[in-house]
Amino acid sequence: MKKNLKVLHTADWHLGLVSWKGFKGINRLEEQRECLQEMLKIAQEEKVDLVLHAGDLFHQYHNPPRDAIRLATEVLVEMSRNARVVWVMGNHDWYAIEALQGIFPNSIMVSKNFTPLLIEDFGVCIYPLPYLSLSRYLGKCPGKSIQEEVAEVLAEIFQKWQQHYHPEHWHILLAHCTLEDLAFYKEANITREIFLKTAELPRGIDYGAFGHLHGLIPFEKAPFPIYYPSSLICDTFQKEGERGSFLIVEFKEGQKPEVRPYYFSSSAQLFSLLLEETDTINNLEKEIASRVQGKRNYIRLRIKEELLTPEFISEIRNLEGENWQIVSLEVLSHKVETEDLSEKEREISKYTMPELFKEYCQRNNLPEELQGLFEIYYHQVLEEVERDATG
Ligand SMILES: [Mn+2]
Repeated sequence: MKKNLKVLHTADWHLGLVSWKGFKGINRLEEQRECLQEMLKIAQEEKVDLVLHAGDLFHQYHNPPRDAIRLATEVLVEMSRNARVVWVMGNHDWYAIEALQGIFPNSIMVSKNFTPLLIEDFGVCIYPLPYLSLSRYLGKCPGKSIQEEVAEVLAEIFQKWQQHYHPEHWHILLAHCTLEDLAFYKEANITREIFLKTAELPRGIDYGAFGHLHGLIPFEKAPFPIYYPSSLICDTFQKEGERGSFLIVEFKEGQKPEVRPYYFSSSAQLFSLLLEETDTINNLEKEIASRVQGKRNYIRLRIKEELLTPEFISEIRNLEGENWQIVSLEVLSHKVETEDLSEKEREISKYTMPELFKEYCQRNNLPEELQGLFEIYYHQVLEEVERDATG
């Protein structure tokens, strides 16, 4: 009989992050601290047995700021009073963390390798998969692609894991990694990291506690449920409206793990405003006042190029309210807009490719022979492909 188990699954804290450095650097540590306080409260209320951190405690790989280290240590130690804590290394994590491990109580485990961690009191075994950086495997096995080579290494590791399988234990994969199917996320990078393929995942796992991609992502296409819990805070206007979150996962014999998300109310609201007319600063402030909510709001101002003057920029740079700040300025260039339109109107078929290339050469002052060569090779390839397709 498996024991009931309650897990708090979190990842990607990125403590020490400073956002929007280009316009107005915003240190997010206080916001992160408040989110972590919310998390601590829920961990206590829910009486979780186990806290799983799927990587990226810190934002800076080298020398994270002292107050970030202090916050991380305080929160983990506090959590470890009532629960076991396991943290797997992410790509942003600080490898000198061993020093910290020395002062952590025994109830905090830091994992930098693939050795399974058995926690017998709770009847759970954690299979750690720290971030797999491509550079670690470069040049080790010439003749094969690195992705292929690492897939073999992983298959061997997963094979060894099977010796640890016990019918009365829960098996949890704790990974800082991109699933190949989710490679479109901004945090994923195929030139730097290994992508995990669904077909190559280990067998016999009950739950995948993942981190690295910043979004609350349930992944159902694997042999077992995999979740990304999202970050503490939202760092990009591409995801405006989203809040950070973490998960409470309950394991009961004979049932699929039950996953409940918690959204941080302390995590700031991000929104964009479009400035179309020569709005007075007064009007702008009124509009902002109608949109803000909660303690922190970060605003991206999108503004037409022709409205932009140095005076205006310095005016908005100094503009802020009690609970809001303009942190990013996006200039909508008139030229780009019209170019975009013409691109959209042109239907791009395979026969217009040489035309597009010609235009590209002209714009970049590239020699005419290049256009000729492109045309020849392009048609050769096209003919070959069509021959293969028909014959
Ligand atoms: Mn990461």
